[in-house]
Amino acid sequence: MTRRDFFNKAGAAGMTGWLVQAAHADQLEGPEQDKILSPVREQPDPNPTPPPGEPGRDYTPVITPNGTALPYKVIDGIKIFHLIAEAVDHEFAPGLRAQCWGFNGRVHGPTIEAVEGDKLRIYVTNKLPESTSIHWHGVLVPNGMDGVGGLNQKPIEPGETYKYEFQLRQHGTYMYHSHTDDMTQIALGMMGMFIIHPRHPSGPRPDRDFVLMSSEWRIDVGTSRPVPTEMTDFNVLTFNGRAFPGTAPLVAKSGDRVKIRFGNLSPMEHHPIHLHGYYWKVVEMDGLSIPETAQQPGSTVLVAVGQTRAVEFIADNPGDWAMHCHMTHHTMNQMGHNADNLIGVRTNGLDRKVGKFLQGYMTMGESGMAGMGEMGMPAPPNSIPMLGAPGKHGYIDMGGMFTILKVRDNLTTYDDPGWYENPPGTLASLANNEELRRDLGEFP
Ligand SMILES: [Cu+2]
Repeated sequence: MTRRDFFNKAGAAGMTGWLVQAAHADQLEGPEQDKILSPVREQPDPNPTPPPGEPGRDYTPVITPNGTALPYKVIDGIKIFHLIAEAVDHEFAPGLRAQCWGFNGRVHGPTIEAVEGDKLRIYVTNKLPESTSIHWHGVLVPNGMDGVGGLNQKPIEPGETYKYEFQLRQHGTYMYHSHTDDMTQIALGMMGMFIIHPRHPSGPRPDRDFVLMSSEWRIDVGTSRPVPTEMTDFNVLTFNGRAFPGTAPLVAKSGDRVKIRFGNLSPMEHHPIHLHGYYWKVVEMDGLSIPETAQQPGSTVLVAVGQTRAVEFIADNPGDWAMHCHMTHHTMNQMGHNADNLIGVRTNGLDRKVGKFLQGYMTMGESGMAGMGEMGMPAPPNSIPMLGAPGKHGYIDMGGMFTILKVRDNLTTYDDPGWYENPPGTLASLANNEELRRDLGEFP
């Protein structure tokens, strides 16, 4: 079988995108054929040096909840960006701040956004007390621009500014992060998302294009410095550097085509991200577009460390829909960790007895952990209680890597629309005696 036969057969079987594209390659020979078979390009660009992509004209900008985009200017057809690596006093949620490392006063760094074909010049100034370097994760760059300190470049010493220059030869969802003393610098927050829009989109643009980066931290209760040496026990789990209830909702209006791009640069753990009320299709893996015939439907997508995934769906189900990592310990905040197991233990009177000696003492967890956030127990300074925030129907016992997709009919702005008004007959409610007798024949 010749190589061309193989690709034709694979294409006919609808295997992967770049194999499918082999159909077009049929008319080409030699190097041209190899170019079109590259997995990173859907179409060869007829113009190798297109003008700098413009928001509105060439793309709809992404939304980084709780974050922002990195500004740029254009000089001689090149987009100029400036990242400043520096210490940041960062708020994870109301009540918890810590001394982190980030970029341009933010944790994580601002989202870099550009268009396939753009030429970029990114200055990186190091205001940290140790050397650093930046890796453009998943972005195809010349070797000397890849940012691994010592391997690809000299580390950027404190006070120095380096420049990185490359042309974008792909599109999709990528990331950037420190690649010098990775363990320390990533644990302290030095990362951000890097979005490259297609020059020639193959389908409709999303109406709402969200970017969420996952990470995890250990911040001991009452302290204010993440522990970079932690390997297993993380107690602050974040989307875009924020733990619920500090996460901003994702707002869409009915009928919107919604894209959500997930990236995970947690030090150690993978996150299965689950959305309620919808199924989506996974449209990108590590930035590479998946052809429509191979897009897997689902409502949970596993985003491993170092991976990106993008999903799309039409917002056709109004409501307030939870979206969260499905690891239960990843939707808790600091005080849910290392608590003693008191489930089922009768602790009658213990509060009163111990309270004589320790003012405000409270035993926890004998009937489960729900309600511990709501009780508003006195918490040590600079710590977030175990769980939650007030919701429309009571207390929401969630924390960490949890946010809310809010979909509404007839929105005039994408500001937070408040809580969803459930239409009559569509809200779970207490069963009455008549219903119990009719349907169960008894009162449970
Ligand atoms: Cu998780």
